[in-house]
Amino acid sequence: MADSKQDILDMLRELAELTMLEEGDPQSFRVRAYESAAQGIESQSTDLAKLTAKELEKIDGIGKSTAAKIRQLLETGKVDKLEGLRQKHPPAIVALTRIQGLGPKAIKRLRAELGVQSVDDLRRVLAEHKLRELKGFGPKSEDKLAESLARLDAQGQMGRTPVSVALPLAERILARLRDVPGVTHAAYCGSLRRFAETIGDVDIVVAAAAAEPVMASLVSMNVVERVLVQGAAKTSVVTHRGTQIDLRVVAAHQLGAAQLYFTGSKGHNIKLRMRALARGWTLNEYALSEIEGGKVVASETEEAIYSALGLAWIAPVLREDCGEIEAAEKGTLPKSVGAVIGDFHLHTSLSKDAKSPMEAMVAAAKARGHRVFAITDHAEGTLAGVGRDAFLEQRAQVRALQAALGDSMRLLHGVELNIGPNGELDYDLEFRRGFDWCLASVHDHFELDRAAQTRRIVTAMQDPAVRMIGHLSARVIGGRPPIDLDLDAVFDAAEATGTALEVNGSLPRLDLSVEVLRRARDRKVTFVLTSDAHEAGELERVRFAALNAERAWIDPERIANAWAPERLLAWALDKSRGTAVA
Ligand code: DGT
Ligand code: CA
Ligand code: CA
Ligand code: ZN
Repeated sequence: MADSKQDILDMLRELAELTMLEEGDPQSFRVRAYESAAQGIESQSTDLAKLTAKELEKIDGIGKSTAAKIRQLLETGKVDKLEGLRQKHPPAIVALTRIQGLGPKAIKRLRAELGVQSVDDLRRVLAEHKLRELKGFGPKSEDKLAESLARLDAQGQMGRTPVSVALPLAERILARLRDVPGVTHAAYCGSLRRFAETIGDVDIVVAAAAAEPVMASLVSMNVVERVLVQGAAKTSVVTHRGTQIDLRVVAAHQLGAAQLYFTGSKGHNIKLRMRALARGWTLNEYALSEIEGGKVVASETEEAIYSALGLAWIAPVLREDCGEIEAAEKGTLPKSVGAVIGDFHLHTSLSKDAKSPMEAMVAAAKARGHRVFAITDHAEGTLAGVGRDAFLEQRAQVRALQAALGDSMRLLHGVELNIGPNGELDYDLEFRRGFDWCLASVHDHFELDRAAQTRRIVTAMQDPAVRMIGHLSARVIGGRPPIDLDLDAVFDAAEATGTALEVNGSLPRLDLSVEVLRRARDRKVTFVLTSDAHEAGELERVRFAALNAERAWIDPERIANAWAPERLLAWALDKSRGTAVA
């Protein structure tokens, strides 16, 4: 049921994306129609597979022709319109949309006028300076595109899939594979299980009585564009968005060895194999076994294998060959974050870019077991933000909800302020101080130089009302690069002012990044894990923030919402820190 909804959403989003390329216009009537249809579908909670075309048309945003496409998808698994668009705009073309500064209109012209059909073609016409000859383009546009390309190359992200795309894709594939008769376990491994930011390919390991039906199930899925390998031990496919999926099916008694092997990292595996060898054993994807005679020492669970090797189980996010094996041996692995009992960055439908009303957000927070919950809609400096009156009205609503909630959860009336190019913030200090909780973040002027970016962040930190900086780098993984910052100066200011740094769990952002978290690890900075949810279902994203913190070996002692409830609440309500507080 959830699956057909997801399939429909995928179809509508792909239709919107390909239509954009088709028409060379992101704002065309048709593109917007598909987008609003997706919005209509998203709000549905009934089983969409049961609805007739007529019933589908009653959903907001769904017209006759969209309803027909949905029925065709549900009945045949294929949609003629989409198949046609895919023919005309293959994955190599879609890949061009990942290049910053290259919109659908330009892509259309590059194809028509210069025959550009791939990123490599684009590289070639840039090198040959052919672009500047086109009307409306010039040497400047060539430089800009060359820069975007170089940045993608440097990040090694061309051809890699952002985790925000790979994770939901993997979850959906797993849900289907678990329904195949004979399957007892299905899990993703590889860099995705280690929670890397970008994923080369998605590695899936399944335990099942027989491999063939599992392989066949993957090959038959809607998301699959072509099959690279279909064998008894391994099947590899590529999705329409260009992500490779590797599937291995093993017997249940080999599951632990397979998961361990295919989770990697390669460096981690090599060290484990060396430990095995030193004991006269060999470790491969099937088992840990004796070299002489081949007797199996352990294979069914990862725990059993680590334990036989004299190690505590090592969380996948730590398996990067950066001292984790030595730490597991000595019993000094970093503690896991544990329960996250609060959220300090999330939006209600008061923000123009968010969906769920406050009541729904609060109910979902309660269900998660949150003890402190700061509602932080956008201030007016952001396009999606609202003015003073709306916030004052919301404050009354928060107080009323609090009265009804009693002591089970503490609601904070907060705000996400926008940091202007010179560090200026919304409203005035008195109004900002009227909030229980202020975070401040960058939403524009990404191009300022290092000195200016650092200055604006530090200025915002010095504001007596600001308690936390949101998504410090403002990056989008596989999209917008991080703003240029003097991180040491930022950490100095965070220490001096007592301003917390957010670990944003939104998958496209994951900001602070692991790299920056590692650099901040030994500073006296307080971190806060947040969901930055724009709808109730997204509150779960604090879990991703926790994974990122764990990946960076952050001590949970440094994470405010991993503390005991009383300590967290006292800290959250402590507004004493001003410019001079050390
Ligand atoms: P990716 O896909 O580039 O994001 O990174 P991984 O880590 O998922 O790498 P991948 O997909 O090539 O392989 C998955 C895991 O399987 C890898 O982390 C370790 C293991 N593995 C695969 N091939 C080899 C190999 O030739 N040697 C060793 N030692 N391990 C391998
Ligand atoms: Ca992989
Ligand atoms: Ca792989
Ligand atoms: Zn936000």
